[in-house]
Amino acid sequence: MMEFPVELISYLTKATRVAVLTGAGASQESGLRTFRDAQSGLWAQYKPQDLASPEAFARDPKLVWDWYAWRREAIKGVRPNAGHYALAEMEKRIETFTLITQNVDGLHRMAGNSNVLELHGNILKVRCSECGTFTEVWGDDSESVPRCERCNGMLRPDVVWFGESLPRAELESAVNAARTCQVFFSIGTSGVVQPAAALAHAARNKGSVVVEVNAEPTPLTPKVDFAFHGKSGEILPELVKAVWG
Ligand code: BV8
Ligand code: ZN
Repeated sequence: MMEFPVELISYLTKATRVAVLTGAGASQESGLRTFRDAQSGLWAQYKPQDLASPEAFARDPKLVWDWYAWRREAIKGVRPNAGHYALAEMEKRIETFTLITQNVDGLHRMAGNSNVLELHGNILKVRCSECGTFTEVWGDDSESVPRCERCNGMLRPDVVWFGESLPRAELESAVNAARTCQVFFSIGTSGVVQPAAALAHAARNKGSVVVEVNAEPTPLTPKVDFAFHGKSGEILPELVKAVWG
């Protein structure tokens, strides 16, 4: 049984507004590589940042399409981990609970969270790169990137690439949640990708208690009120148990 500071337990017992930001580390124990983990196999030769961009898609659309198809297949085989379920439990216990995620794997909703803001989109959704029409089905993609039925534009994953703007509604809601929460969690994120990484600072500037749960220290660590370095799938269930029994 992990020990938690009594002040943190007291903050969470009394809290009515909590915001959480998660990154790839929150899905690591589900078997998904984090963004900065070395890619495996065919993809080992590429850096994610060099594939997740409009320039990469313009340069070699099939390579980028195939990378996302490979990641979609990997996600179909994984399930939420104990850390995801602990956050779903927390949402039940806190009056206003906002789960802001950088992850595109859909695992938070699968674990039962409903107030989820997907800042970087969702890899399981596919849209036309020209007219924006969403589609669930597409033709054979072995030779070339499948095309939109309406305008024949190339299909693409509905994720936010580097250099692309985040969805306005989700970002505004995330900033509002960070600014109004009493407790802000930063979980499983290296805290380098902007503007998501700025949310913890927005919370801190408004006087929120900031808690980091991450496998290793990050640039945020010196600025938080409580830092727990370890696996979110181990720490979060223990925290939920310590606060809500
Ligand atoms: C934008 C979707 C501009 C795609 C992703 C300021 C300075 C410098 C650069 C910029 C800046 N402002 C903007 C930029 C550019 C860029 C940026 O931030 N670059 C970084 C690299 C410096 N930002 C952008 O381009 C953003 N757009 O700002 O638009 C603009 C403005 C106006 C008009 C037009 C445009 C868009 C950013 C979104 C990019 N898309 N993903 C896809 O997935 O393919 S980001 C990608 O990185 C993932 O979403 C990922 O989640 C995210 C962040 O990484 P992390 O989640 O933190 O993952 P990471 O591997 O880094 O860390 C995992 C952590 O978990 C580690 O610390 C590890 O220790 C820990 N961990 C591991 N296991 C566990 C664990 N912790 C707990 N338990 C475990 N078991
Ligand atoms: Zn189209």
